[in-house]
Amino acid sequence: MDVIEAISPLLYQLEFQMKILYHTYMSFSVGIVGLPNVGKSTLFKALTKKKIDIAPYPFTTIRPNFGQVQVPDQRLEKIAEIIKPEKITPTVIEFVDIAGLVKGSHKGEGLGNQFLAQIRNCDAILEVVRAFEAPRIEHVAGLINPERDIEIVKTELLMKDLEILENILLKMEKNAKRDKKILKRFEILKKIKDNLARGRSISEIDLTNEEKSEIEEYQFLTLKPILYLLNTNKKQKYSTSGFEYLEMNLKEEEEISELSESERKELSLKPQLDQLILSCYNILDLITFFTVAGGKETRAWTLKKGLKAPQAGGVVHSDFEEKFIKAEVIPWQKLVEASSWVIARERGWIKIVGKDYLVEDGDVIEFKI
Ligand SMILES: Nc1nc2c(ncn2[C@@H]2O[C@H](COP(=O)(O)OP(=O)(O)OP(=O)(O)O)[C@@H](O)[C@H]2O)c(=O)[nH]1
Ligand SMILES: [Mg+2]
Repeated sequence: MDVIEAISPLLYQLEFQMKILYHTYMSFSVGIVGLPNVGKSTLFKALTKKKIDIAPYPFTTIRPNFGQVQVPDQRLEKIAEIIKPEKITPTVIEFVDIAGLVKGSHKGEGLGNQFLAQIRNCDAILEVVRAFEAPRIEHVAGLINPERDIEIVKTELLMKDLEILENILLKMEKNAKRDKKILKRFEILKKIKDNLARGRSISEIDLTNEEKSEIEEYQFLTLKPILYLLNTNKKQKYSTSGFEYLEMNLKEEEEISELSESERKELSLKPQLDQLILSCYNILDLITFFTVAGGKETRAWTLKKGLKAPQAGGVVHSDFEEKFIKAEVIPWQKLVEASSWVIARERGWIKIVGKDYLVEDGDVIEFKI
């Protein structure tokens, strides 16, 4: 065995850990999850234009594919029209194309447990569900049946959470008797375990905000926001027991993504991917704020809803959070209406805000440190 081959699992682990670190600090990520052969990589390719393996047999994807995707935002374009910067930079979210999972994956079936760790590192789940008919492309669970497939995936995620929870509780039990704080957490986790054992995802359980923050660090799979995407090539109604979903023909989307802008116009083809990217952004509970950098660069940034001005500063530059003194803020529409920063200031539309200012979606911010 040569050296490269020998250390490649290590390198892979390192690469994966770096990516986790990167996305923890730089962007939010959406894991593309689902059974094998349902079109996950087809979607990933359409979104990122990356050359990756797509094939008509199950388990084509083994290692995850990572890709950054720009979030479409007309507000950014409108701001840029008046600022006329040298550079326009949209914000991004990351998509991760994860290996297919099957019944029993949580116990090591199929490609086993590793994919579950990859889902754990994502902030939200985009579940691709197969509804397209293609006799030569095997469906690992038999006939086309979206409802059953959703149930399979849900069960796998649920079983994995249950297994992890049982281990945590076992380790905590002794200390919970001695320490009130630990006991409190123990009781919350116990309540969650009982619900999971009855087949309820953690997101379906009524938890207070305090309970949610107690369990945040565990990154439970069934607590992550989830969006269903039905990959279909037919117009028909599906039995979906009440869950909401988007519907797309992913093969077609992938073909459209290969065309140039003018070819698309000529054929009157409208890709639906922008809508999908925005839906992912929405389930992540994110907002966008903008900076104009004194006219040089107009840029969009992503922030978790409910955060304050210094934390927004921290997204722009690691120094800005600590050294934050104040910021100038204006809603994007007001800036566009004023037609320039100077006029907006003259009209008194730019507010000076301090550390406690709650950032709103669409704010244009100039940080003062
Ligand atoms: N007819 C049809 N084929 C599709 C569609 N989407 C994907 N396929 C085909 O289905 C096969 C599997 O697609 P992939 O994107 O590799 O599926 P995957 O979910 O990534 O599969 P694994 O990596 O094995 O888990 C490929 O041959 C695709 O071309 C679709 O909407 N219609
Ligand atoms: Mg794949």
